[in-house]
Amino acid sequence: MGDTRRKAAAHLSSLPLPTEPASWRSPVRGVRFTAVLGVVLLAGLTLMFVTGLFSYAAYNPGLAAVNDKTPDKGLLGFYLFDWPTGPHWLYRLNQGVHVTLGIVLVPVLLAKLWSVVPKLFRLPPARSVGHALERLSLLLLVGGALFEFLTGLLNIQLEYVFPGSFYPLHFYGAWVFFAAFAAHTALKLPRALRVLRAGIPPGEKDELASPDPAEPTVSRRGALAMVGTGSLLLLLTSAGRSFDPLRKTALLTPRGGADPGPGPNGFQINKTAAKAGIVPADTGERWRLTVVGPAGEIRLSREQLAAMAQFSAALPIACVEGWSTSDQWWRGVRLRDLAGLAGYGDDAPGVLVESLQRSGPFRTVALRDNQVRDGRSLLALGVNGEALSMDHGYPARVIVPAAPGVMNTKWVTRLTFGEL
Ligand SMILES: Nc1nc2c(c(=O)[nH]1)N[C@H]1C(S)=C(S)[C@@H](COP(=O)(O)O)O[C@H]1N2
Ligand SMILES: [Mo]
Repeated sequence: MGDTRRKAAAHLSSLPLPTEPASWRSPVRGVRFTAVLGVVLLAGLTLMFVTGLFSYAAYNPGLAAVNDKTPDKGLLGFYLFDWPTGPHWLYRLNQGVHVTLGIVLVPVLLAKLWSVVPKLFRLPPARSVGHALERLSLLLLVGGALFEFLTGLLNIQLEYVFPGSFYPLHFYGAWVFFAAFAAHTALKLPRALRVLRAGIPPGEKDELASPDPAEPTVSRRGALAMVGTGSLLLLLTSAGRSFDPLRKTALLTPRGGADPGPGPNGFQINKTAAKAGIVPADTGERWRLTVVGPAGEIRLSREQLAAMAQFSAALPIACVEGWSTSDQWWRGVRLRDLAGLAGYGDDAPGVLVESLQRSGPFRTVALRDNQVRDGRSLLALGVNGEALSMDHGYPARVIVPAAPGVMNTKWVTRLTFGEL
């Protein structure tokens, strides 16, 4: 026994340390392999950053404190623009791309890290001040990328794993990551493109290739094909969450809530009425909608709302978590008509929407004037030819074109126009 243990220890101590380049022997590593993955990530992560910023702008964070998930963003809020109401599938597309890319790029990101991992161990840690800064930026780059992917993936897989804090984490993390990513791109892209176009010039060294390569078990092309196949499999098992007929194929991303069952109300439910603590006493005969504006406080029963002019709009529900429904036919009262009732004309202002749900993160939201004025924005009483089900927000819910799911408040009890 003692002998075996001694032998094992001797073997271990004879192994080269990860800080020695020669200990990394895969013949797949090399500038070309890394450059291919790097260019894919450059395109993919840039698109993720942009769709991520858009997604945040879509929350109207500048409008009211109830919408602002990252107060104190200071300068980082410079780009926030007024989110439009068309095309009506805008947020569905934006968020579908953002989240699907975040899943599909995982194998590419891991392969890219694997391809450069010997460099991360290299000693001395810093040869000069410039080198020290470069390595520090790599720490932010790698740490930032892992952090953003992990927080995003956890958020779409688990319900409320970061109660209230996902947005600041993911938002500030994105800026740290992207700053390091931009610096890294500026440093590395010229060489990557040159190598991809013309190969490594004779006489120049491939600084990522192993100095002592082992026998190949797979070609570089084969290794890239493996990464690509991994991404394709992830795409096929996750993208279905945005398309009704394919929903069953979304094995990896089952979110979208309870089983909605069949019929006109048979589409994704995020939070059920039971989970939100909505009880029949709140939504029965005694329910009233309170509309507040210069005309005072007006209380309307469901019958009175149903007696107003009814309009229809075909709009999807598109959640920040990336799942969405196809267009559903919503029917109800236009928000701008309710603004009219509250005392406004064509210049209707924004509105503060409140749910009778007593607690939880999405019980209240502020909508901008362009959203109130759009004729497709409804306080819906029904969907697909039937009254709303309890789980979809009975007696009344908001539905707004091109907006994130969180803006489509369910179980609405109060609309305050103008004062946000
Ligand atoms: N009152 C209330 N409204 C709400 C929510 C909520 O938790 N409470 N969730 C929002 C979110 S995050 C989404 S994606 C949509 C989902 O609507 P659905 O369950 O009808 O599909 O409802 C929104 N409206
Ligand atoms: Mo959502």
